[in-house]
This record gives sequence, C-alpha cells and structure tokens, in this order.
Amino acid sequence: KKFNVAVVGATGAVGQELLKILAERNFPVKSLKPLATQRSAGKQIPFGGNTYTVEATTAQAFDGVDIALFAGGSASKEFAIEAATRGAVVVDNSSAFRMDPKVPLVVPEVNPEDVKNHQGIIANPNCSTIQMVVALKPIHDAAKIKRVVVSTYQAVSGAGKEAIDELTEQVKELAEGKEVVPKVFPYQIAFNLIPHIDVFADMDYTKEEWKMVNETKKIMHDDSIQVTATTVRVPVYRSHSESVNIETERKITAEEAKKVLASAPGIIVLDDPREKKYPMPLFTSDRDEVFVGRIREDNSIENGLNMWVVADQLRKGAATNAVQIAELLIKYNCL
Ligand code: 11C
Repeated sequence: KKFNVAVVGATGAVGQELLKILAERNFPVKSLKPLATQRSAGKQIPFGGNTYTVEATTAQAFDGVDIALFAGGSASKEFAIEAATRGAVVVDNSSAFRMDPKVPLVVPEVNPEDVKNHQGIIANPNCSTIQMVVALKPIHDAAKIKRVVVSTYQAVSGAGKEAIDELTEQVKELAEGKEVVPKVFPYQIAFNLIPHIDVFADMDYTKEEWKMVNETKKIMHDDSIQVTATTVRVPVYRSHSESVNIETERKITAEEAKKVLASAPGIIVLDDPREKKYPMPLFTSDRDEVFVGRIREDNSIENGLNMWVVADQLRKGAATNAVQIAELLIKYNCL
C-alpha cells in the first residue's frame, strides 16, 4: 500500500531533509505534496526522479492526505489540527503539541508503541532531547536513572537555513576585517558560543532547557528522572553534541554501559581514547545513528556515569525520527 504524503515547510532545513529521507528509505509515497509559506510557493523541488511544485499551505491542501509531516515552526499551530480534522495523521516537529497529554511524543528506539495512542497528531521531540533519550534508554533499563545533568553544544542548523548562512557570512566578514551584524542569533556566533537557545523562561532556564527536562520524562514514561540542562549554541554547522552526566540507582560500570549501549538500537559506540576515537560533528553529520563515546564512571559519586553524545540533529533529531514514526504508523496499521 502507498500513501498520500504532505511535507509542510518543504523548503526549510528540516523539510529538505524530510524529502531526502523519504526518498532514501523508499517510503511508500503514492503522491507527494510539498507545502510551504506563500513566499516559497511555486518553487520547484526534486523528489524521487520527479519535480514537484511547492504549494502554499492552506487548510484545503490537506484533503486526501494520509500523512502530513510538519517540519516545525508556526505552520504547526496554524494547520496541524486542521490537517488531522481533514483525515491526515500529522507527525509534527514543532514544540506546539509535545506536552499535550493527548499527543504521543515518540522516539522509535525508546517508546515506539506510543504511536498507537494517537488521535491524529504525533509529536516529534526536540532534537537535543531525541539524541539524549536514545542514549539514556539502555542505561535506564540496566540501572534505573535517578538524575541527569546535561550540557549541550548545538549546531547552528538547529535554528534553520538562515542561521547556517549567518555563520558562513560572519566567518567571511571577520576574515575580511569587517564588522558583523547578528540577525538570527542575539550575538556574533562565528568564533563565539552563546549560552542561550530559544527564549528565557521559568527560573532563568531557557525553553530549550525545559524541553530537555519535560520531554525526557514523557518519552521515558518516568517522572522520577531528574534532569537539569544548560543549552549552548556553538559555531558548528551540523550535529549537536552533549555532555551527559548520569546518576543511577544501581551501579553500572563503564564496561557494562559500553556493552548495553553498543547493543541498543540506533546507537554507535565510538569510544577508544588511546586511538583518539570519540564522536565529533565532523564525522556524525549525514548519519542517522546516535554516536556515544567518552564513557566513564563519574569518580565524584557512588553510581555515576559520564558520556558524550553526538548526532545529526537535522536527521535523527528531526527528519529521520519523523519518518521512522511514519513507518511505525504503517507497521502498527494505525493510519
Ligand atoms: C535548536 N533545538 O537547535 C532547537 C531547534 O523545539 O523543535 C528545534 C526547536 C524545537 O535551535
């Protein structure tokens, strides 16, 4: 069986990746409808050997659509409910519905069965949450996680196409001795880092930091896991990195942790310090797996573990995860 698929935000950084991954994974597409803002309507987009014309997103555009993949942004609040009402199952990459108790929040390696409970919308978690929970799940199953302290090093592409261009332009301008004028980020991002992603919220944490706290508990089905996060933008184009410190109820040695991580789905353990092997954005981009390295026991507490988690946040952190959810919908027959 094949399906009518709409991609909303098809011209953006995540939208482009969605199209690439649908084609790569031979997703059973009967018809494809690339949707975007009025500004992008009329653009030509290649897919699976054909060319498609981008249409403006309207409520009517979802008539007859089986699966609507929303890349994220304001279109979700405006059109996701409308798309579901018109019969499409929505996989939404925005933060609009993630914490809604009626909306499953799914990472296929962690809570695949949750897709079965959808009522028309399934949420794709935040990119920095996705890669962290993929790596936390096997540790949680083996030793029960009590607390996580995470610091992120997030690539500019997490903030979209314009942010990618901003980094390139600033590097050029600075090399030419020119002054830079930040547009997307609040400060110069080239040769700098910015400990501020998304807007500031409760207790002076950013919304990005709260997403990591709240989404983790929902995906892992465990409100007892304590998470505290510091999220930082770094001048890297692609792949988010995370330093993750974990406290567990039962002792898990570094050796055991490496074993359970290596046999978990979607993970590649890259951890050989003597050979200088550890995950880096340079080598994890354009890959679907979550890379884990620098796995060490935390010498400062009884049951503690440190690890370094890197993944392509446009792929596993967004588009790949969304397409995997769509594949689960087919597998579980819940379209
Ligand atoms: C970033 N994590 O890197 C953000 C992008 O809630 O889906 C994704 C925002 C979200 O800027």
